[in-house]
Amino acid sequence: MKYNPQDLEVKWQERWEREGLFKVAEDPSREKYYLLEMFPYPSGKIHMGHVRNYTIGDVVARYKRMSGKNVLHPMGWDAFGLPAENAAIENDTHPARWTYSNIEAMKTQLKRMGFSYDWNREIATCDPSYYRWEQLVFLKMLEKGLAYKKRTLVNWCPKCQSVLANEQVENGCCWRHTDQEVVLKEMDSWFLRITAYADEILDACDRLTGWPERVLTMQRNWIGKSYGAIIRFPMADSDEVIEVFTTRQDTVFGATFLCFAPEHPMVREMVKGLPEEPEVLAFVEKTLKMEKYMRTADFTAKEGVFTGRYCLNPVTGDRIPIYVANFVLFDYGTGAIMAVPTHDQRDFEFAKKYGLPLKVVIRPPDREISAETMTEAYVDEGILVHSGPFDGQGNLEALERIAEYLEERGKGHKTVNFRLRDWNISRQRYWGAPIPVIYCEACGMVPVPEEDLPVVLPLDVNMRPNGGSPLPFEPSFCEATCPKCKGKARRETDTMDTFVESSWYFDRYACPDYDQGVLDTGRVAYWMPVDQYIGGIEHAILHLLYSRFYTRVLRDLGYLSVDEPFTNLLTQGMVCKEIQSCPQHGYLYPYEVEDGRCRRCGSEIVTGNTLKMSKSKKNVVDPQVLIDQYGADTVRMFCLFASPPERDLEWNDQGVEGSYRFLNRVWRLVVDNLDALRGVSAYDGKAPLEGGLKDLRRKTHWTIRKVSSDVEDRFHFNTAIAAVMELVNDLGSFLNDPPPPGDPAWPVLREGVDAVIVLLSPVVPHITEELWHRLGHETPLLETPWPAYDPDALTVESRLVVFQVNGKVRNRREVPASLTDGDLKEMALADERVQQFVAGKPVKKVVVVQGKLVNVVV
Ligand code: ANZ
Ligand code: ZN
Ligand code: ZN
Repeated sequence: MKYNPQDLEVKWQERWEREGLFKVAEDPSREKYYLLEMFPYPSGKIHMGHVRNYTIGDVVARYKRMSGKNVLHPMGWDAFGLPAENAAIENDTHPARWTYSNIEAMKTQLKRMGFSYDWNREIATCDPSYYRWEQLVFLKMLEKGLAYKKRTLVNWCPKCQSVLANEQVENGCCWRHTDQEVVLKEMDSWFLRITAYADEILDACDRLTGWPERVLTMQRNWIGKSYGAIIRFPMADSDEVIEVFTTRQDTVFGATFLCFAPEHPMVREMVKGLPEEPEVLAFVEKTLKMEKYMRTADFTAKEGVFTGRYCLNPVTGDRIPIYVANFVLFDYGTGAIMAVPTHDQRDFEFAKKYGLPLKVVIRPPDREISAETMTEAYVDEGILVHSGPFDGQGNLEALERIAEYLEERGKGHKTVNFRLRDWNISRQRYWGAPIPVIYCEACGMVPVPEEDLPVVLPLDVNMRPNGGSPLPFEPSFCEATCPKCKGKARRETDTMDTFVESSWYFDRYACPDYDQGVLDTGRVAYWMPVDQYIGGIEHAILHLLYSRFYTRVLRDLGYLSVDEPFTNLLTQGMVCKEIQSCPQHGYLYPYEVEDGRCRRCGSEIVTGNTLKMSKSKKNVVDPQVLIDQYGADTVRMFCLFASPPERDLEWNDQGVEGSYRFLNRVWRLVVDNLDALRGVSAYDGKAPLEGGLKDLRRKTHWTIRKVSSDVEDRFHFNTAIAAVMELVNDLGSFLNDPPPPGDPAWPVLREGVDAVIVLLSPVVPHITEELWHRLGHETPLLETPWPAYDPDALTVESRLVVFQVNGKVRNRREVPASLTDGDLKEMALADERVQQFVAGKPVKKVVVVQGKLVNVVV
């Protein structure tokens, strides 16, 4: 009769699977609920981050199902990607074999956690039955101009030996190799035209009310829409014109010099043959060697060089010098800026350094300022001065008028500029979906005809020992016949960024077996959008932005009828743990430490910060070890109880123990009283209840209400679990000294015990299923309706009590009817009015009369 999680968990998992309890089908008569957690990369083993993410999801899925929704809760594998290639080279295996065996191992682990996935809908993105449809979508995008090839400067990670998208560069480094700076390289790459949807994606941010504001802000900033103007500056001694982008056309009268990005092609042209040429070219070369991130970072000194050339300020006609400056980006705006040192701090510093003129064109509303005495740029609002016809106007009002003024004179025009760039999806890697195009010597680039899809990634290739894709060296793959002229042709050997696969896998879960096209529109229309998506914040501008783009592409191709993929988004916090290190052996795994000392050398351990669990810091806990020791239910419970989902979870071993002990208590509570509990039905609300029993029933219904609202509205599982713990305590105080058989308490106890089991079941589905079953229920908990609370049970009757001091009435109070004489005594003594009249004198006695009157005698 002992709680034995290992046996009972596996027993129920097998039974649920046998009975197909997690299978789900479209049912138009029922309200659907699509719950999704970000699918994992099949690295080989699940880690605590997965366990937490998927446990949160599973609780919601189970709860929604019990609340009557038709719940889709699928799982699959983000199965392409570089780690497979690296592991394959290291372990002399094939990426496919490595990936599929990892999938098997992780699937076993996920099943052992008891997650309620409909495994019939499993997807592995490396499967041709998946990526063939992605290739088809690519062809359609190519047709519509949404996919294109371009030679440009791209981000190259030497460790990945591949190009990266802008979104995959963080602080100038590869998002995967955070110590590897990205190098700029000129290359041909395939792009998806995400910029075509920039405006729509940005506007729709305002309607994503179910998303955390933080993620929306990150997306808005990444898209970076700026309203401004292009202004044309004629060169002084030629008829060429330089265009600059500015958001501050109100300051154009104060533009006293102009700066080019070092990469700008006009730079080389304009210095040709001038004495300044060598110095300019040397500066350009030096600057281009610096990483873009460093070059333009706030903390980097602003540097530049004079080109020897001048241009004319288009509104003042002044001759102003042209510089090349390190802080001007080539791929933003026009790659050239007008510098207004009086009103832009960067320009101010630059002007001071190189002795360039300053001209104030905005003054504060309440005073004059002068260029001679300025110590920093004036960047606030103000009144225009030295601005010709605009003098005296507020600078913000003038923005629009100056734009019109420029436009009328052919000197510029209003424009909108985005920071967002098109998505570079070319990867010079093997383990990815082939891009379905062919290059013919005669016909040029030719798309693979639809009927020839999929372009299957060949499995019998020799991995290259130093990394890099084997595809260009694999004649059976890259030698092709031109679909048009049947001549000799070469297949594209770039594969797609794996973020393409993850941009639509959620659609495919609706119809994973569909082989007639990209998506089965009927089924997808039933399930999409995802009602609740759960995953890490690290994807805020990667996966979550790409998915919003790709959803719109699929919509415009007629496959989808939604604009947004994810209605609600929960970004769960990280799982963190203290770092431990040995002065000699560096970071240590928890099992390498014993009694605060290094197992190898006996040195005292230094305990460091609490950080996100990671193998590199060795502050990890292997979920499998915990499952083997405590069972899946304890692990699930700890993950949910330790902190609310959006916060970081700090690991602590005592917490796991505590969860285990609690489950044991629940177990004993039921098992020790099994016969008595089985012998009665839950209280039906008819027979009148008195005192303690009435309170117990109130507690039961209060708990039902509390758990329902914590789970439904806020996903605050920790407070929900805490409420159930209280109810377990209350039940325990009755059951420690069980009432005799036939006592009217039993039905009320039974009702409470049933509630505990049902309310806990989404969190700890195995132990609860076992107890539920032992109590005689036939229906699995997942098919048991979520309980409703009885509002009548919650009402607390009250009565009026009079407080006296020395027989004189000093206060009247409405109190719950359930209070005992002892409670009333305490309450009277603590009462403010009573205390005022007691005035610190010693209390001689307190008399309670019929629960209606308390007299304090002093
Ligand atoms: C003149 C000016 C005066 C500016 C002033 C600012 C303040 P956002 O809001 O990010 O779009 N800029 C334009 N292109 C640039 C480039 N390629 N590299 C570096 N800086 C560039 O910023 C727009 C402002 O950033 C533009 O407005 C321009 O400087 C600068 F008192 O023009 B401004
Ligand atoms: Zn890298
Ligand atoms: Zn051809």
